[in-house]
Amino acid sequence: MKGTVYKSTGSWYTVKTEQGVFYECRLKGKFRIKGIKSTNPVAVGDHVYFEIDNKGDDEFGVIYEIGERENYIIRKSVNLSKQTQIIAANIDIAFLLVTLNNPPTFTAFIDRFLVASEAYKIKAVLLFNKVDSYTKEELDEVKYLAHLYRTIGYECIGISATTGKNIDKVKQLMIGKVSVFSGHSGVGKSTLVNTIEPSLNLKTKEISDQHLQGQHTTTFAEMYDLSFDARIIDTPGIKGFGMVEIDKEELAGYYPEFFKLKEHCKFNNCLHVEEPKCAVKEALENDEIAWSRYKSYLQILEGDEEHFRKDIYTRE
Ligand SMILES: Nc1nc2c(ncn2[C@@H]2O[C@H](COP(=O)(O)OP(=O)(O)OP(=O)(O)O)[C@@H](O)[C@H]2O)c(=O)[nH]1
Ligand SMILES: [Mg+2]
Ligand SMILES: [Zn+2]
Repeated sequence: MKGTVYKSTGSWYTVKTEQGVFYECRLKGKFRIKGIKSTNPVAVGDHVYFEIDNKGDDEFGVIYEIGERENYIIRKSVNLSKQTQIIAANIDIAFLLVTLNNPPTFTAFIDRFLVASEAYKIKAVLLFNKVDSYTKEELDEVKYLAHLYRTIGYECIGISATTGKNIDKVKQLMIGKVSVFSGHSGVGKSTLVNTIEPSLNLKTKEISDQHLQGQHTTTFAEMYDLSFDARIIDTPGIKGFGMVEIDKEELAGYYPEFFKLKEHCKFNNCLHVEEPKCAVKEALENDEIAWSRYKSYLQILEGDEEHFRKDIYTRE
């Protein structure tokens, strides 16, 4: 039988068949996929093949094969340095929810997300959530950021998951697609799913729980069918993206505004760091490229896995 993984708890997988029937499945024996070192070989969104095991009392499925992945997003496992965790697979659009505070989302984190989506060829959209809660100054900051990323070519929408502002625009983008909502814990991913589809009634953080720092309300990624021909994957909050599997020479190719200038650099293998007559650094000096973007580029290039979470998008 063939199906799509809707939920993964690590040992059990909920799989929906093309006929619309859900099965609880396990993985067959030692299951390995070549080329991927991952703590979870099968992820939400994967297309899998399974057979029914009814030897015991309970009937369950056994996954014996996984279909080729169109794409996937991964993060580095926090404690296992070389291990990666696949957050979701076969995605059409990755939405990143961004909040200025409560919790803060820094541009270095946004940039890592965008680099990952470029590398995996997934359309990325930035959703600046909680606009209902901002002061005039904070709204100006949102406008500045939205302008910055729009200029590079990314779609940006200011939304409020609680008041419903601009949610119709988000829904429009989701039609006929598999989307994933990602972002730090507390940015409002599950709240947004509920606003889009109130009948799902997902667990979100209660106001009274908000002092519980570092607590994730959503603990497993899960896919949901929506009533308007769309599917959404709600994911647990992520702290950061590890830039695994990206070569130094490739990185600038994932910064679209750098990539456009590359042909004007003196050296065709220019990394835009120390090289003379570099078009990217000239653009930077002329304020045609944002310093925050260049800084995050250098951090990823240098393999700085620690500082990007704290960094702010100032020039200093
Ligand atoms: N003011 C305001 N608060 C919001 C908005 N969206 C979400 N919140 C609040 O933010 C808190 C966190 O929301 P959740 O939906 O649980 O966040 P999450 O991203 O799913 O968090 P994790 O599951 O931990 O990753 C809740 O108290 C929400 O009510 C919004 O648009 N405006
Ligand atoms: Mg959640
Ligand atoms: Zn250069």
